[in-house]
Amino acid sequence: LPRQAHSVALVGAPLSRGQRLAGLRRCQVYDFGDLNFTQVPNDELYNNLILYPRTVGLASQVLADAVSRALAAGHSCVTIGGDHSLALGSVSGHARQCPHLGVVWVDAHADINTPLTTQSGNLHGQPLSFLLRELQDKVPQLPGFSWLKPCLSASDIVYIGLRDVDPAEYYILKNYDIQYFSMRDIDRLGIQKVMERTFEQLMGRRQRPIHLSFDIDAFDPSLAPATGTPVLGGLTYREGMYITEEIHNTGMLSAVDMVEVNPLLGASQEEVNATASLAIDVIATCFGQTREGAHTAFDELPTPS
Ligand code: B3U
Ligand code: MN
Ligand code: MN
Repeated sequence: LPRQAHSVALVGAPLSRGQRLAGLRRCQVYDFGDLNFTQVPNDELYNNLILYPRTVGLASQVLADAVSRALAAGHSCVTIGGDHSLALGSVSGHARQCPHLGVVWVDAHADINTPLTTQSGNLHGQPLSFLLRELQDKVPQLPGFSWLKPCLSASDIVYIGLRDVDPAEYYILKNYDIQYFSMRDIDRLGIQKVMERTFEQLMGRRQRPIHLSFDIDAFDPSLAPATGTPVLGGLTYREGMYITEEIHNTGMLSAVDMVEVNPLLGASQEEVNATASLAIDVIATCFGQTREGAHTAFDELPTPS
């Protein structure tokens, strides 16, 4: 089981075919290399609607292997996206090593449309429907997805930051009893209670590895403008940092996705840089950066001689 992370593997996952805008790439981090995703030729629409099923399916399969390998080597694994369809791969690869993981999904969106309820046809709005065991009788087999086995139960997921949920998604959250904290819930309870209840849900009975899937559009668009589907009324910087500080403090963080940072969508270089720095702060805080300073840097104060 993961304790405090002593080493972190960075996997660059420049997947952009789970949504329809060009340019989703990893944000600027020194990593150990990007995976080589290929566009599958003749990747026709599924059901006349769903874009790039084979390309997204294959990329996710490659990512699942990489994440699984990184974890098996004893690292915590950070996947730098890329769009949120990559969670198909990162969560699957994580579950291969840690079958009892819990997922914290920080996002404006629920990303749990099925291929039969999606209105956009974008796979980044659907990954959780493929991963959830309870939904499998509602999810058709997509070309490119035959490798994928559902590895999560409804009680293994907690959402934070929701504020743009489609009708079918709302039906799923309610009917399958999935725990979520919308922006309204954060307004009501405060972020501290939200985090307490999140860990009570995921770790109330026993400690388990945590998968944090962080969509940058969870933040308010004023902080994270360079993303594909910004929604007003998102997380403040302080709420975002509190979430990741608390996740770090559990000592159980095992894998992180940072997704939907899209440098092509900033109105200026400043907007792109602000969004990228925010993503870096999220990741750094997950692994111990604090707002209170580094307590361990000094053993004693220098004495004048
Ligand atoms: N729920 C919509 C919108 C959306 C989901 N995820 C993002 N946008 N980034 C959909 O496309 O399924
Ligand atoms: Mn998302
Ligand atoms: Mn989103």
